[in-house]
Amino acid sequence: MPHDSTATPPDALEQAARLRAEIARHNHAYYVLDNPTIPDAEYDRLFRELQTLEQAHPELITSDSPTQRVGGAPLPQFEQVRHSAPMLSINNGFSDDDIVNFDRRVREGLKLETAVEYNCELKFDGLAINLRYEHGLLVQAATRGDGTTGENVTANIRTVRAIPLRLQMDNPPAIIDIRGEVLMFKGDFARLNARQREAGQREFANPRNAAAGSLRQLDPRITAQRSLRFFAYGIGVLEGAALPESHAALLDWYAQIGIPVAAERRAAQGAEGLLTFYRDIGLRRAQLPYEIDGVVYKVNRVAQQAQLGFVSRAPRFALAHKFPAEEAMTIVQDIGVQVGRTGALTPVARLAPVLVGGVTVTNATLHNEDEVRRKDIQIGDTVIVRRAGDVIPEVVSFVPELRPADARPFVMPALCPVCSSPIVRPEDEAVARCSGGWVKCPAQRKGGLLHFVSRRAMDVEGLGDQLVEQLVDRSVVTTAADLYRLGLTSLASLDRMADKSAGNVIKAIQKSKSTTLARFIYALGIRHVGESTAKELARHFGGIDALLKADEAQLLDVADVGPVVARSILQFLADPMNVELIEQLRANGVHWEEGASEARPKPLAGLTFVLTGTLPTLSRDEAAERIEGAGGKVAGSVSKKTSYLVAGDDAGSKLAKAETLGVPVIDEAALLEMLHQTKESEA
Ligand code: 5U1
Repeated sequence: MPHDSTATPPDALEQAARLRAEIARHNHAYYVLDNPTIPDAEYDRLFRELQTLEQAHPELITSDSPTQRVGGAPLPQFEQVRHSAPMLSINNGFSDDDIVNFDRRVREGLKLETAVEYNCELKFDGLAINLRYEHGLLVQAATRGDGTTGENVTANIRTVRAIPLRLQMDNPPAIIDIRGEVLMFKGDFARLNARQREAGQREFANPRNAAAGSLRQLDPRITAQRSLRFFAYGIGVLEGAALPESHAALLDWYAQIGIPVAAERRAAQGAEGLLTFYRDIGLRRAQLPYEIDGVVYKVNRVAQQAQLGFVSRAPRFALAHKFPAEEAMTIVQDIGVQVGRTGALTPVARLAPVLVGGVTVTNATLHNEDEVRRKDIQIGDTVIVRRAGDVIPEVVSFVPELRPADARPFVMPALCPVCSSPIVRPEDEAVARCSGGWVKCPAQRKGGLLHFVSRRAMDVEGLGDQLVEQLVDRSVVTTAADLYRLGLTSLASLDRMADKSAGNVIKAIQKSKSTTLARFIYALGIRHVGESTAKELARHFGGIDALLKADEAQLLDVADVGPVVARSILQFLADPMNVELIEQLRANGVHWEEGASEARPKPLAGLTFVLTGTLPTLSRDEAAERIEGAGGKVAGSVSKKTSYLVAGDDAGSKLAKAETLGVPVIDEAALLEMLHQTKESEA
């Protein structure tokens, strides 16, 4: 249909503007506030509405329309871009001493006796990028390159929904260079690799490589299919606006004008404040949705930053405090198998010792047989080993150029290396198993016992790997019920067991007798019954006898239980030895509060709590257990749906977010008060 721009109906113009503003608002809520306001399907509907309108009236299309993000034709190559102000690098520190010395140099440079005010943020594991906005419109995006000249990746960056095509402000500056990091969230990385795997394409070793590979695509249509994110942390050229007086104010300003900044940022005083931030983030690193390789400290006042100046190509006002590297290269000397509590065989690479994330690693999991084949890891290979947070080290990939001529592939054994029972692998499963069960296989007995005493199950403190190993090897303990018959003398006779520690273990075993039904069910180690399914089973049946009698239909009535889980529970309970174990545990004094839990009053039902900071008396787990016991839910992050944030000491970004969203904040005393009312109403 021919178009005449003068014929554009005014309501179409108005509608397009309204849709664009609405879509930009939802992008902002999703990427900047981390608080989506509409379901994805509704977002897609708005988007399609705008697309249809623009197809009918192409003269309405503007360069900042969200429909213009979809990538255009492939580029022959990236054009070089000279940065107007160089993109500097940052000095690194690794030890506490490095941080103390950095702070001392800053104080000397500023001639200050008092503690310096810093702003702490995260060191994202992505790619540095410069975004140039002119009069509020995104006109250019360039990689850091060598700091002076980068590559023009504007076409690709325009496909990244986290980056606004127009700044959300009246009177935008004539020019602003916003600097930050493009990265891929862990969840998006896992989904991308799953897609690559299905398509038979090469997987990415880590989110950083995936982000780099996605951004440096000559075909922007490919970048458009990858979920990239952006967090801002700096500024280059600024013309036509005043520079905020502090780094904290700059980041707040960015957030206001629609530029994503990470919530994890905080003011700190002196070296002590910096080290507290480092330790806090170190503890929470594994829970962050994206990868970081350290934290960054910056002198907060811009005037003080200027006073400090630069050394070579890095400013004196900033320091990256790096975490120990999480990946390292080493050689696979052998591939063995480890037998788990359910008999599952896990191939384990035996490695030439290597330091990863501050710990010497000699073993790394290869997950299962298919994974070994898929990654094509062979004995003799040089491999990349990764150890993230508390997760067990894993082999990520091998280096093809370094494969020796005599490299040997892994062969799954036919017999269990521990009890010599045959290994079986059902056709539809990825896992091969020892068929001996815990009766024949000591490895399964050990695994089962370790699971039974673990913190989230019966929580027996002090009964670790080495003790369980000895107890099983010397046939002192065969089943979990035997633990409750253990005497001080038999325990104290074990290697490396003094009387005092034996006494403590006995006390911990006795203490564990008083538990909850959910913990007890979880401790049994039924295949496919994790903590949350155990909680649902306990909530539904209220007592163990009702669970023992349950048939498939009754099990399928439980939230969280599908046919596979139901079958696994029935199989477990059909084994007389398992029923006998439950009876013996009860006879040995293991008990919990029974009662038709469904019928009990649930005063916190319908309420969602988020826990943050250190509570004065309850651990996080205890608080969560009590809330769930009273019918409430515990969530990991604050959203509009949160009923209460329970905040303790050193509450961080969750507190700030709750305050922004108007979520009521209570302390432990108020929570205990609510729980106390639960007890009273039960009485
Ligand atoms: N968060 C953050 N990361 N990062 C990296 N800030 C930051 N600043 C940098 C770099 C390279 O450089 C400036 C200090 C120049």
